[in-house]
Amino acid sequence: MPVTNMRCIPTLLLLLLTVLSIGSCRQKQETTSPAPEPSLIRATKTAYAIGDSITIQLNPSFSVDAVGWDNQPVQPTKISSGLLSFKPATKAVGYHQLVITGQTTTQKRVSDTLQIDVWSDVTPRLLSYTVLQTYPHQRSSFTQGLAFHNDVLYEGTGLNGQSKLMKVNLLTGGIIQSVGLPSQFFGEGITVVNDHVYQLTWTSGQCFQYTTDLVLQKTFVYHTQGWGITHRDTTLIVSDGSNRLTFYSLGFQKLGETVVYDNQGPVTNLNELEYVNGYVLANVWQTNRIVQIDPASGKVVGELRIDSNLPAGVNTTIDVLNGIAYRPGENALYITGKNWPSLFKIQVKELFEQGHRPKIVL
Ligand SMILES: [Ca+2]
Repeated sequence: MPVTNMRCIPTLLLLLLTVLSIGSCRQKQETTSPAPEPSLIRATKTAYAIGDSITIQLNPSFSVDAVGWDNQPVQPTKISSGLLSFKPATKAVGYHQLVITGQTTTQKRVSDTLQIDVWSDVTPRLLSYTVLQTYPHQRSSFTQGLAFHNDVLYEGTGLNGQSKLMKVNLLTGGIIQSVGLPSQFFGEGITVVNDHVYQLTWTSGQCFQYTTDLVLQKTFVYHTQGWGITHRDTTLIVSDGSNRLTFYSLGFQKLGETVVYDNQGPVTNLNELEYVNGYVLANVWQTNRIVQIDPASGKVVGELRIDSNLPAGVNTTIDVLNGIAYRPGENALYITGKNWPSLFKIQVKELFEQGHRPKIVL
């Protein structure tokens, strides 16, 4: 037996004894543990908004010693009649952890935990739009992503066996250049950064990078679904169908994420994206709603409601809105949808108002 294997024997014995020891401890706990105790604290609402005072119902047997919010102590504003109130200083939407520590009537020291969902304190402003121009759009295009780069319109389409990346003639709707994806891939959002085109795939966890001549250069791997993609400078911003936006480097290293809320709760089904003047515009899947998100806070600050009759003769509950491209220089948006016959140039003045930028630009 080689020396290296002999050295392993004491280690193996130790490991075996440890496993047996853990097993016996578990067994002892299982046979002696009492019935689960009733929860000590209970939220009085399912969710709160930023700035709200939070009130928690206390079990009558529970005497509170300390309140922790996201691992920071907070001072209750009121503890009486079985209720505890406090006002957290949080400015962040999403789930926060509340831990309340105290004693039971038998002097046993205990704590209980709640996850508290905090919604946005902003009522989204309804943005108005004007249609400036209508262009033809290929009805065969199951649009999943739309972006301008150097005044060229790029479009990504979906469905297995039909997914493409294309350069499109804006005026005619004709295809200037096109590359197909292998049939196992369902194409999703696209964006163009530093003369590289990025195209997501829906459930394959692969993002393709092309030259602006549509030559495949690289493939990146990610671990979520891929829905929409846009960018700010050299940061990619990706949606995955939830209420989350994830930020990646151009090499697809994850940099961070934010969760998106309005004053009605989490805004899920975020789909096609476009970064415009400090905000992320996101098409909410299966609706005519485009939300304007402050990417630093995750709050929806504005929204567009596109008229469902805008593409005449299209059932937009089936052929849904799903393309937003910002064309720098003319401060216009171009929108279209899956299999729509038209692409619309629209003006949304509020997006470009003087001083209309987030306080913190991502
Ligand atoms: Ca876009």
